[in-house]
Amino acid sequence: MRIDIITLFPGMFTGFLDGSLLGAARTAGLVDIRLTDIRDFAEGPHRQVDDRPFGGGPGMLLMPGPVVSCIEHVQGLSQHAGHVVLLTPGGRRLDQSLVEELATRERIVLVCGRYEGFDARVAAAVGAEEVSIGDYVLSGGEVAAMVVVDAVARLIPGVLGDEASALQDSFSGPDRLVEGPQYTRPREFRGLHVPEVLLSGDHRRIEAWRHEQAVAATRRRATIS
Ligand code: 6GU
Repeated sequence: MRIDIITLFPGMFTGFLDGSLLGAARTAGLVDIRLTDIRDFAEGPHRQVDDRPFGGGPGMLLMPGPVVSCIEHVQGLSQHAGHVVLLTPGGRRLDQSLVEELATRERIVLVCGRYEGFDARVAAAVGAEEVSIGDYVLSGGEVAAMVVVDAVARLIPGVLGDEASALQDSFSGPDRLVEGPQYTRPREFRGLHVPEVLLSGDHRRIEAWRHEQAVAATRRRATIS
C-alpha cells in the first residue's frame, strides 16, 4: 500500500514513521509512506499558503492554489491517483469501519489542514473525502493523519506479527464489540485475583466468558459516552 502525506509540517512525522511497528513495515516494503511539503507549491516571494476568509471572521484559511497543486503533483507521481482524504474536524468521523475501508485501497493521499481549515473548493477540485478523528479541535490535521496511518497500517497483511490479533481487537468483527478485561501473570496482584475461568483450561467456557464480558463492556461504554 502507498500512503502520501501532504502537510506544512513534515518534520512532525519523522519520529512517528520511524517508530517500531511502522518503521519495520516500511523497511519490509509492506507500506510506502511519502511526505510532501505544501510550502514547496506556494508562489511569490513570501511563499504564502494562507489568507483571510472572504466575508470576514477570525483566523486564516489554507489557500486552494498551493494545496491543490501539491495534491495533483503527488497524484502524478504514481500510476494510481489514489483516494484523497482531507483531515478536517467537520469531516466524516473515523471509526474502525472507515479504517477498514481505507485499508482496502491501493493508495491514499492524506492532506493535513492548518489554521481554520481548507478553502471549500479544495475538496471539490480534487474529489476528496473529508475525515475527522473525533469531536474536538486539534491545531492541525497532522496528529489526525498519524492516527489514520497507524490504524490503517496495522490492517495491512504482514504488518502485525500475529494476524489473528487484529481480528480480536476492539471494534473488529461483525459485532464491533470492545474487548473485555484481560490478565497476565501474576495470578494475584495486590490482593486482586485473575478470574478463575481463565485458569480453567476449558476453552469453550473461556470463549463464552470473554464474549459475555465484551458485551457487558460494550454496553457500559454506550451508557457513559
Ligand atoms: Cl482531522 N483536524 C483538526 N484540525 N481537528 C480535528 C480533526 C482533524 N479531527 C478532530 N479534530
